[in-house]
Amino acid sequence: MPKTKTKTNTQTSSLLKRLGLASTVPGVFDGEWSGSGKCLETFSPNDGTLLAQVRTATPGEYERAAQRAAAAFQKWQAIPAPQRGEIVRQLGNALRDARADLGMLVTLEAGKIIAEGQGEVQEMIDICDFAVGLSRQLYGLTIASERSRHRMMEQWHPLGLVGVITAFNFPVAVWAWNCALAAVCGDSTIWKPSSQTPLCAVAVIKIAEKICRANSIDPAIFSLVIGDGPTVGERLLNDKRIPLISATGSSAMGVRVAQAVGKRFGRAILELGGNNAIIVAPSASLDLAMRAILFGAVGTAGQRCTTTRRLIVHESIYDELVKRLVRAYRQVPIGNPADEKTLMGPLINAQAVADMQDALEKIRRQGGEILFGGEKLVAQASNLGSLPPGGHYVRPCLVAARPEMQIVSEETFAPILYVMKYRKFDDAIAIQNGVPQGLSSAIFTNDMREAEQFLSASGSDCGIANVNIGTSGAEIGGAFGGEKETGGGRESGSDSWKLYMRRQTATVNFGSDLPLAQGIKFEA
Ligand code: UN1
Repeated sequence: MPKTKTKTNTQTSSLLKRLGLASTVPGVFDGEWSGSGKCLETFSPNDGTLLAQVRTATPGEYERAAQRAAAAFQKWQAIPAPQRGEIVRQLGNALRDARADLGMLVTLEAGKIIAEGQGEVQEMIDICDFAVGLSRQLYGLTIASERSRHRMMEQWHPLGLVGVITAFNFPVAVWAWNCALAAVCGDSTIWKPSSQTPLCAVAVIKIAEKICRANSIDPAIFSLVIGDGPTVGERLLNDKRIPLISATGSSAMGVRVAQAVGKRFGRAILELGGNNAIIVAPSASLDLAMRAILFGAVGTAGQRCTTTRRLIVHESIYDELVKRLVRAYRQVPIGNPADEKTLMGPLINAQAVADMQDALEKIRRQGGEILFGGEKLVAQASNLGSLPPGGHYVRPCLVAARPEMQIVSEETFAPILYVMKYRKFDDAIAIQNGVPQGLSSAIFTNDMREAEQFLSASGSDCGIANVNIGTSGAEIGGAFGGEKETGGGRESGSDSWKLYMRRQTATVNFGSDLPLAQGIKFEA
């Protein structure tokens, strides 16, 4: 699809201006703004408007940024953690002030509806609050020593420079999950955002820069390097100065990250593909389930890693649920996400629309039945009035499928929901677990035996398991991530912070003998 190069309207121009963004924006920050590589044009998926041009990094600029970010770590790690928390507290407050503007930029550049764009900024604020508290709780254990007059303890030290690679679908929140934690842990960060959403990244780093400058902190602790895979991504993965890479993206990308980082004994936090299912049992409240399914499957136009992609429905309620779903899908307001009434905006780009159409072709070939939707919508009348031309709109799709169909095991990053039947509860769990991915899962049931079995060791094999709640929209307080091809990483809340620190077991002898562990005698 040709990209329309219409100019931004005055409302958009003044929004960009308030966020410190001009029509050409430097895409590298390491204490100074630069970028003399290729120009990256960023278009709104909503109507194809050219939002700005971003100047990407050259290999030399990457090198300088990595050097400066690594040097910034040395000073930052020496500042007491609660003082680092104070910087993150101010960052959270600045994000509170910028919530509406930054949320709207997410709407413009990533195509999320207003509530979700703002919700994403709220996640940033929440994780800052979490990190501020954490900055006084980076506790280690004291462990009983087997030797007399010895003390054994565990300490957590700052780790170093952390590489953060993020996807287009959460263009600001995932930076905060990583960087707010990394910052209180005493690490500096270098961020490679998605090339689909570079403006969101620049806007975030400008906010962080202002806070650092106001506090005389080297702003290179929050560095940014926008650029393509060969120039920036590969360098980041192979860079020995970066002990930890936290990457969000597809499972295919995760394999490359794991191999490159593993080869140099680096650590990786991987948050990769999902293929999330909801089981709907006979005792479920269908009203509750319907709402969760719609938000999970249609929200963010099916472009969350937690999106509900599979429904496993008991045969006794299958017809009723499908009927209600078709009715609800028909009524989903699709349109410009900047319109308050819209519930589903566009896909990110023309390629995503093409990938969805390819998937539909495979579904038909593999014997799936399209129950509703799936088609590409081009500037035609929607139930909200006319769709903006130049946007990447589709109708969400419902498919009657069987678990054996190959495509049901794949993650198509689009609003396609596979509906499948089950008879016995154990079969439902087997279907739920029978895919390569393991991020999020849910069950709707009022039968406590089913709920408990689902949460037990022989139940869901996912990193997230919910009862009477959908698969998406996790809170920041829990550890976020999943098993199998989802990559095994955990970000955000709980004790995920430990991955951003270096663990040290320290033993002190305050006696006047030197007893050896395991009772070993080693004396002549
Ligand atoms: C993602 O799609 O990469 O649980 C993250 C959720 C959000 C995060 C999704 N809090 O849906």
